[in-house]
Amino acid sequence: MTSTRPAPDGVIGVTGEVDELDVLVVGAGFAGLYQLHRLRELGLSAKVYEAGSGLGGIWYWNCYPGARVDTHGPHYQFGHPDLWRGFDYDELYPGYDQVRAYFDHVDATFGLSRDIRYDTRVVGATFDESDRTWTVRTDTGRTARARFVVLCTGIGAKPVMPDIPGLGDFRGICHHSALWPQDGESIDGKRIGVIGTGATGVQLVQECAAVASRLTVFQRTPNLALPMRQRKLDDAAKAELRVGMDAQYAERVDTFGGVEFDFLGETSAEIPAAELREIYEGLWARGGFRFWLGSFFDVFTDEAINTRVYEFWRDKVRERIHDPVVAEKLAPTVPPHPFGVKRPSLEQNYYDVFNQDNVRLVDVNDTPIQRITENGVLTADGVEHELDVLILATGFDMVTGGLTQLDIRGTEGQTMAEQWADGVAAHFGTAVHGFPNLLFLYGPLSPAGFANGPTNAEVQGEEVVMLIDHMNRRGLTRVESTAEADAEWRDHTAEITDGTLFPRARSWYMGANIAGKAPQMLNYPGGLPQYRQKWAESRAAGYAGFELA
Ligand code: NA7
Repeated sequence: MTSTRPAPDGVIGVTGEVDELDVLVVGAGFAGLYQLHRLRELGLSAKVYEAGSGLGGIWYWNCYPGARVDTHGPHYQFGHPDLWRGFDYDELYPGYDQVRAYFDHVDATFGLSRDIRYDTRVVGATFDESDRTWTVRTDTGRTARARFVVLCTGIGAKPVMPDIPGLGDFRGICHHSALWPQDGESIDGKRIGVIGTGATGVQLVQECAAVASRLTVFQRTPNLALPMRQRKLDDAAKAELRVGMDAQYAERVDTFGGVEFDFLGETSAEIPAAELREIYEGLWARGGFRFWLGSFFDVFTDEAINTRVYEFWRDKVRERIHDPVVAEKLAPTVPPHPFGVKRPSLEQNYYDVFNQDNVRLVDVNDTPIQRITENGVLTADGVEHELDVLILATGFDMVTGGLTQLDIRGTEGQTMAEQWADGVAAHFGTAVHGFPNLLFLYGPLSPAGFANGPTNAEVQGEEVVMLIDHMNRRGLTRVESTAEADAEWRDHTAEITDGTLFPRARSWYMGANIAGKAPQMLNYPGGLPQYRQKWAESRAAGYAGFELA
């Protein structure tokens, strides 16, 4: 039963009300909403605590100009027929406003908001062995006491400010992309600077180039972006996309990335060059991530093949850029890193905007940023790039940051940051020894970094739901992964990674975008089918790798 009552005296840190729950879910994005809906279906009392004022997780925060999904819209949804039959996006790759409308639709259909506490940020938690209950503290003073905690904080919950001197000196408008004001910001006609050319930077550049009097893009690593092939969807197109969706939702869990396509095979080595080129052309023409996760897996394992793919990409892109110097910066002759081992973005006119007179590219490897001044960005060549608006598209402490920033104490009093100081070990990327009855989704060593969000929320999420249900049915009250299982999963992830080119790029996949973070593949690169198989084997063996009590 859910009950809300005044806090008892003597409960440490409690200044407000207490929710007594079976399960506290943290975060109201895809993962959190799936949990809430399913746990309620099982008759459990569950609530979601959400730091933002609305639904959507990262899509609550992401409202910078151009913020958009890199997944085919029909698959950027839950597979539940009550949901997808009643909703269509207006574009093939929806913008953040459309995604927010989708979350409202989910809320209206399942009545989720009544169990969500918005503007409530979880700051820490402790586990009481005597009654096997977590006490969870929030920034509002509200507390939850819950038998289980499921952290659904997403892979990008902790924005990273660049370590550039003088950031506070800038007199103009300056925001990190993830902290863009919810009521917008006027950028039309302004001199805009964008630092960073990841997925966010690419989207910002496209949007800002259309409205800025001058746009200066500070690039450290070129983004090997792929054509999105965006289009508006009229009623006929929407109806067409719905054909066969039931089957597609059922099948997507059998694909590597949980989407509408899969790798064509393990290896392309035997395919004649002309035929392979035709395949690449076809993937390129269809757009989206097909050229990346819908080709052959050996692009990740075979350097010669990877280089061939890179050269195909490079030549396509360079055709669009007029200035050869700029072309060399954006699509270098020699690959900056193997293709696809750092997340490519989807682009619409990203490369074309660099042909515009109002757009300039600054390579910070040639001319490093020395400091931010009152007026803009000073680079090592002595040029002060004057700006009215400075946008930091510098990314996140990806995958782990959302968890390690919390003061959640395990059985030995340790935080997750301390537990993982030398690297992450976590059973199925879902549980860690020393933190009983605590489960996390989209976390380190889970498939989330390579998988479509909603699919991952369903696949990994359903495993968590089944585990909790299994325990309830048997009257079990404590679950903890074993240290051996955590290590085994880490080693399994590393073993797959060692056979690939992923360690060859400085990417957030490998934790390399954050100084001091232990270098390690943080995302399970085995694909969803293998991930599901591993869980199924554990379940069949009575939840091998977990100690149930
Ligand atoms: P990313 O992908 O981490 O991109 C951050 C970008 O910012 C990247 O180009 C970085 O260059 C650049 N960066 C970071 N710090 C600096 C400094 N100090 N100077 C210059 N450039 C810098 O974050 P996004 O927000 O774009 O995307 C995150 C994920 O969200 C994305 O992959 C999707 O899954 C959705 P670098 O490449 O490190 O050289």
